[in-house]
Parts: sequence; structure tokens; C-alpha cells
Amino acid sequence: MTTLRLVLGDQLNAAHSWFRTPRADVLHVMMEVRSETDYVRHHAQKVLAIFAAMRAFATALQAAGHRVRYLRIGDADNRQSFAANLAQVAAECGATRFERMEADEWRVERLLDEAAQALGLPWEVVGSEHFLADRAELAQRFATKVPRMEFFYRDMRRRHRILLDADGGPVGAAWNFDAHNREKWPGDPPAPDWPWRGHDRSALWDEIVAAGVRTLGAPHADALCWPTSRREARAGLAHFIEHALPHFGRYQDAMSTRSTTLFHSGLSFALNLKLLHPREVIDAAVAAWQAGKVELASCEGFVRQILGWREFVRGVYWARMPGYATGNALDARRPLPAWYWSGDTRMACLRHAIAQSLDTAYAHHIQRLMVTGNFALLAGCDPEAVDAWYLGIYIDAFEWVEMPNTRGMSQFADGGVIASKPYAGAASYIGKQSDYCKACAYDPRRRHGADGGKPACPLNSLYWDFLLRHEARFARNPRMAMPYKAWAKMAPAERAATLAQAARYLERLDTL
Ligand code: FAD
Ligand code: DLZ
Ligand code: SF4
Repeated sequence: MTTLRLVLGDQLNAAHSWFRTPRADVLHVMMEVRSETDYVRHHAQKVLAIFAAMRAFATALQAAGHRVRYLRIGDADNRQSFAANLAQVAAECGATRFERMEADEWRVERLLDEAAQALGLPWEVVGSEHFLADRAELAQRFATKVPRMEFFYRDMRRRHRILLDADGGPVGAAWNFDAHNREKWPGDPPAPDWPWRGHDRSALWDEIVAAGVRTLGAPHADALCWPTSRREARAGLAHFIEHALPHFGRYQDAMSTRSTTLFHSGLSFALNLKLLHPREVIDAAVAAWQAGKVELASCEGFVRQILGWREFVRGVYWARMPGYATGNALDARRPLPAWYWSGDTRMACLRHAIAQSLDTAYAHHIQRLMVTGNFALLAGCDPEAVDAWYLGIYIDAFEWVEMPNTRGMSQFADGGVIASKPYAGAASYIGKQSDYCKACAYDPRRRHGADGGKPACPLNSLYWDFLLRHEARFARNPRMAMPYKAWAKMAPAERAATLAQAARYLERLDTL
């Protein structure tokens, strides 16, 4: 009697009840497969880090006495898909039963159901024992109406008794300290060092290349590297709590050419692979506040991301898939400009955010939302292409979290399920939050023309063009009242010149 248990590349949860006691009648199977490396073009560092983490996890399981069958990407007997390898390994070991954890992606969930049926064995799906909200319950709660994240988050605080006072209200008498979290970073305090360094992955990279996997971006970054074991992830968490969390809240929305990561944690990869549990991350932040090491605004701002946004987008994903994947509420049809794959644009903000993403597989939230996402939104780029770009390029990109953030929050392609208004911004926003505009070939103050100096920042005219294109949808949204009023007050000649400028830029997006 042998039970075959599948462990996916993003299911590296050593604390899962499966791994409590080694069992001679259980064989765990893990596999590096072309079907997963190729369904979208991933960043080289993402493939490297996932495979390295999977290998380290398999080794740790074996050392703890568990039986593991591990298929490497270059193994001659690797049939390069979950279904084909499962059939092969089941036959090899005479499996009498198949078990797997819930997959986080809808696509993988469907194909594993089919694979299990094809095996013809009794089978069971168990939870991944990772998230704080129950997926089925959320899917039901969100099926007809998705609440605003804020209300979901308050509910999560109450349910999990996080940052509550003795009466069950929020500590500090407020649920939200966002108003404290919008500062530009002047360069001081200095951003802390990155906690992870120095993996030589060249041998693994050779294997990946020899197997024919096609990737994007740089395979090795001097600047950043990613945690591939629980030990490294824990060390990174401790480093973040001590060195970055004290300033996290204040500079959460800041962007700078002088620091890639500022005061962000870089923990999304470890969290999404399940090397870290969200509760332990939240508890570490709360403990730092309780010990007086960080202000409440920083602690709450960080907890909100994990207890709020991360769990919320997962709920939206599972409640709304598969339809969510085809949403295009703003009917955006343009291809993504070619420079999204090279960073070769004269717009300093986009050049910096894209070059950094290609180099490190990382950009922090505001870069993703208000630089690369904002441009694609304003220019009306097809959410299909935008999704594929985000899913490929970022180290932490798995569809359950990438898609609601991209299609929903950033591109408004879900028609407002996640965001109550589009995250659209012009140069004034970028200038307020970053030092990008100083080094730009474009003039952030101009809406159109050049007058012998720098040409007008493309975001300025594209911003108004976007608002006008979607006036019927957004003009009555109270959160959008200000810009529409400002447009109404603008002189007719100024409006015409702005829209004409936008049209000229839209005709040559690839050359901006
Ligand atoms: P920190 O700023 O240190 O935040 C702490 C943690 O909070 C993160 O590690 C992450 O787990 C969580 N978190 C923060 N914001 C969000 C959010 N909006 N949704 C879910 N979790 C959040 N996050 C991913 O994990 N994978 C993605 O593929 C992804 N794609 C995104 C695409 C777009 C267009 C946008 C706007 C955001 C996306 N995010 C994604 C959310 C967020 O940008 C990243 O989680 C964050 O930048 C990761 O860096 P960090 O660990 O340093 O985050
Ligand atoms: C993203 C990814 C990649 C690139 N490669 C593998 C792999 O070879 N084997 C594997 O088990 N998982 C991989 N993953 C993660 C999966 O594609 C998938 O995204 C998640 O398991 C579903 O949440
Ligand atoms: Fe970006 Fe415009 Fe500023 Fe240049 S001027 S960095 S394009 S916002």
C-alpha cells in the first residue's frame, strides 16, 4: 500500500501536518516541469529560486526521514508535466492512493483534478494549512458582492484578534494609519541592507538552460537574492523587523533611484512559497510594536498588507475565477510597448522600474501600481498582455495574487471589484513620491509641446486622455470628482492641445 502525495513548488510548508511523522507507506513526489516553466515566460531568477527552494525542501524532508521522489528538470525520465509524471511515478511505486494539497492557482487545480481522475486511484485534496481565511468560505462570501478591502480587513483583525484593545476595538483608536504613510524618502534614514546574499546558482542555471527553458531578465543579480529555505526566510524576517519595519509605514509609498527595496520586506517570495506562515510574520511585527521598537502606524501598515490585502485578493480570485481572467472592463486593446521587456525608454520612471525588475525580479508595490501599471492603464494596454508581463517578471508572481492585483487593482479590468476608483496618476504624483523626474528627458510640468526645451511628460496628456475616454464610467464617481472638475475649468485651447498631444504619443508608444 503506497500513498503518493504531490508537493508543488509553492507548497514548501514544513509545518504542514503531512510532515509531522515520516511514514513508510507514503511517497512524496516533487517535480520540476516544462509545463510550469513554459505556461508564461518567467524571470530567470524566479525559475532558479523556485527550483533551488524545491530542492532544498526535498533534501530537508529526506533528512527528516520522509520518502521523496524528486524529478529534476534535466532528468531523462522526466515527462515534463504534472499529469504524465504522476502517472509514471504511480506506476513505478505501485501507488494505491493519491493525495495532494489545494493548489493556489485555478489552472493548476483543474489540471490536477484531471490528472487524479486519470490515475484511477482513490484520491483526496487537503488544505495547504497556510492562509488565515478559509478559501471556500471566502469564495461563498465574495460570490455575489465583494466588500471593500477595508471592511474585510477589520473583520480579519477581529476574527484573529490582531491589534485589538480590551474592548475589541482597534488599538490606537483607529483601524487605519494610511495618512501617516505617504512620505517621500529624502535618502535619510538610510535604507537597510538586503538580508539575503551570495548564492552561486550557476550549476542549476546550466541545468535550466540545457533543458531548453526560456526565461526573461538577468539570471543573477548582484543587488538582490532570494531566500530558498525556511532558515533563510526566518533570518530575513528578523532582519526586516529590526532594520526596516521602524520606517516601513512612513516610506511605504516612496520610490527612489537610490534604493530598490527602501523599507520593504522582500518577504513575498518566501510567503508565497510557504516558507513563512503569514501568522508568524504578523506576530513578529506586532511583538516589535508591543516591545516599543516600532510605531503603531508602521506595524499596522505592514499587518494590513498581509492580513488584509494578501488574504483579500486570494478571496476575490477564488470567488471570481475563471471569469476574472478574461475581464477587460475598459476595453483596453493596445499591445504593451516593446520597452517593457528592455527598459529602453526615455521616461525615467518607467526606465528605472523596468530595468530594476529585469535585473532583480523585484519592484515594490508603488512601482508596480503607479509606474508600470499606471502607464499601461493610461495607454489602454490589453490586460491579457499586462497580466502575462507581471506573472512572468516578478519573483513572487503566482496567479492567485498577481491577477487580482494586476487586472483588478492596477488595470480596473474587473470593473471595480477590487478598487473603488482607477489608480491613475500623472507626473505630479510621480514627482511627489520619487526622485525620478529630476533625471528625465521629459518635462513633468508640461502637458503638451516642448517649446525648445524638454518635451511634455507623456503621463500628463495620457492621464487626461484616459479620464476623457472613460468619462461615462468615472465622472459620477465621487472619488473622481476633483479631476473632472479641474478638466471642466481648463481653457478649451489647453484641453484641445492636451488631447492632441496624447493622440500623438499614443501613435508612437514604442518610441517614448
Ligand atoms: P512589502 O511591502 O514588504 O509588504 C509585505 C507583504 O504584504 C508582502 O510580502 C506581500 O506578501 C503582502 N502584500 C503587500 N501588498 C499586497 C497586495 N496588494 N496583494 C497581496 N499581498 C500584498 N504580490 C505578490 O505577492 N505577487 C504578485 O504577483 C504581485 N503582483 C502585483 C502586481 C501589481 C500590478 C501590483 C500593484 C501589486 C502586486 N503584488 C503582488 C502586491 C505587492 O506589490 C507585492 O506583494 C510586494 O511588492 C512584494 O514586496 P515585499 O515583500 O517587499 O512587500
Ligand atoms: C512557477 C513554477 C515554476 C516556474 N516551476 C514549477 C515546477 O517546475 N514545479 C512545480 O511544482 N511548480 C512550479 N511552479 C509553481 C507552479 O507553476 C504553480 O504556479 C503553483 O504550484 C500553483 O499555485
Ligand atoms: Fe516619469 Fe514624467 Fe517624471 Fe519623466 S517626467 S520621470 S516620464 S513622471
